Formats: sequence, structure tokens, C-alpha cells
Amino acid sequence: MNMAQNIAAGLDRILTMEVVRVTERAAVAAARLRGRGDEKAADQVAVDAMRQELNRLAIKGTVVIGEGERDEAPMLYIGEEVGTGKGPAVDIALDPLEGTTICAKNLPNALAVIAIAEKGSLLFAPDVYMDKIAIGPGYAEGIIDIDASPAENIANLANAKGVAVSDITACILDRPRHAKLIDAVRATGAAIRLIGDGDVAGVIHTTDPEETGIDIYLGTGGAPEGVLAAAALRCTGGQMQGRLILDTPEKVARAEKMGISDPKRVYRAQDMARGDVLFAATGVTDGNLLDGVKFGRTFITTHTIVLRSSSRTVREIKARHQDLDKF
Ligand code: VTB
Repeated sequence: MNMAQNIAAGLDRILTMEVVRVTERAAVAAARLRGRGDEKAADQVAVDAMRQELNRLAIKGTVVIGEGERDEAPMLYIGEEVGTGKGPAVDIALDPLEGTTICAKNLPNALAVIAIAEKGSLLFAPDVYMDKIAIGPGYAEGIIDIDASPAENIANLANAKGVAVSDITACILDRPRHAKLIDAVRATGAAIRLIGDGDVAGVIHTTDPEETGIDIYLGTGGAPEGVLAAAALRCTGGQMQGRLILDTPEKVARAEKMGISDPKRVYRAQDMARGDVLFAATGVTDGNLLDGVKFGRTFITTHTIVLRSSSRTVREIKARHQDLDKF
């Protein structure tokens, strides 16, 4: 493939391999602080580690989903330029430690996550809540609808899957704000997996129900996490809809500043992450899809999933790191 073809095909494919180091490194750093009850410290080391590795990538990257606005996050803030500056211009969404509380408590499914897309292709979302619904691949377009009731969505999904509603499991963040949603889902006879945090993993889990036991993701979580999850679904297939919750004039104004003119718009995965997208996640703690970092006496093991939308390739990379000094 010559240079022109490579560009026409989207992101430079070599990035798919390079990006692994970025999440591996953040995951190892965070994993050293698993189960210490200190969310901030775990997040901080993950941010530092991810930034260092990111700055070695041959890209001209702009963080569009990061650790926060410039004044609240010293590193990996929204708008920060990352990479060597010599390479393709790309947008980056990242969460060096998705599930800080999970990591601090050493519970399942904490991840180090990144998505890279062509410049201008990721939704520039404010850090507000987003209402989300997602299912995995293999279903006709439109069988879920964010405006339909949970009962309708679950019935449609069960029907499409060819199972009883009672065979469906929904993943929902365990929050008081979801009390009604939880009641509505339970009333259908479906099961619920309540998660403490980590709705990026929650959405991704719908893409492999046989492995994870989760068929559908429902409820409100962070909008930045929504964009990251959408990037993953673009690569694996599956359907997602999200709507920002802009329930105060201040939030509407913040969103407007970021270019969002219709506060009620429903975004599909392909609206949140367009064009060619790469997604990588390394397990920090053990989870349903990824093992957590393992510290051996002479080596460290990491488990990463790397996805690319244009080829729909799903790579799992188990790495044994023997040069312990590099972390
Ligand atoms: C979710 C979850 C994250 O934030 O997006 C959640 O995936 C939403 O916010 O791990 P609340 O905690 O206020 O419900 C996290 O828990 C933390 O970023």
C-alpha cells in the first residue's frame, strides 16, 4: 500500500499496534495502586503514564475527551496537543483509568482506555450525563430506541435474539437515579447486572453476550464515557444511542460553546465517532472481557483489546513485559 492509499483508507494502520503501549502503560501504573482505597492517586499515576507514552506516538493529536477542562486538569486536558507532532492530525478520547473507584476497591472491570480518530471525527462532548442504550452486533438496525420504554426495548431485543424476555440481562449503573429504570426492567422479568462504575466496559460487554452475560446497556452515565463506548462499538458492530442531559441553562450554554446546537439530539455510535476509529483498552483489574495486570516476580502481564473500525479487526494482545524498568 502506498502512502496515498494508506491515507485514503483512514488512520495509519501502524497506529493500531503502537497504541497498545499507551493503554498498557497506564494500566500497569494504575494496577500498582489497586485496592489501596486511593482513587485520586491511582488516577494520577495512570494519567502520567498514559501521557508519557502518548507523547512518543508519531501523531499530531488533540485530546477532545480527556481529564477535564484546562483549568481543572493539569494533564491530558481537553484541547491538549499530544504526540510527537510529526504525523497525522488525529482526535483522541481517553480515560487513563475508567473506574477509579473500582480500582481503589480492587473490583472487576477497571480499564485504561483510548480512542483515536481522524481529526474532527469525535463528538466534542461536555462532561455532563448522557442517557445511553446499547446492544451488540447482529441485530437489525432500529430494534432499540432511546425514546421507547425499557419494556419495549427488552421485548424487541428478546424477540430478535429468539429468547424469552427472562433470558435477557441488562447492565445498569447502580445509582439512586436509576431506581425507576431498575423497577421497569425488573417488571419485564429480565435480569439486571448492577455495576458500581465503569459504563465503558458495561457498553462493550453487550458486544459479546456469551462471554459477558450482558445483552443490553441502559441508563445514564458520563458523556465522555459515552463517546469512548461509541468508538468501541463502531469497531465491533452493535448499536448505541445517546442523548446529553442538558438540564440547566448553564449546561446548554456549555454544550453550545462546544458546538452542540440541538440540546436534545440523539446521537448514534456513528455520530459520536465517525470515520476510521481505533480503540484500545487494557484491563487494570480482572474483568469479563479482559484480565487485569499481573505482577510476576520477573515479568508483568497485560491483556489488551485493540479494535479498528475500518477493518473491524478485533485483536487481543497478551504481553509479557520482562523489562520491568520501562514502567
Ligand atoms: C459512569 C462510570 C464512570 O462515572 O460514567 C459514571 O462509567 C457516571 O457518573 O466510571 P456518576 O458516578 O455520577 O454516576 C464513573 O463512575 C466515573 O467516571
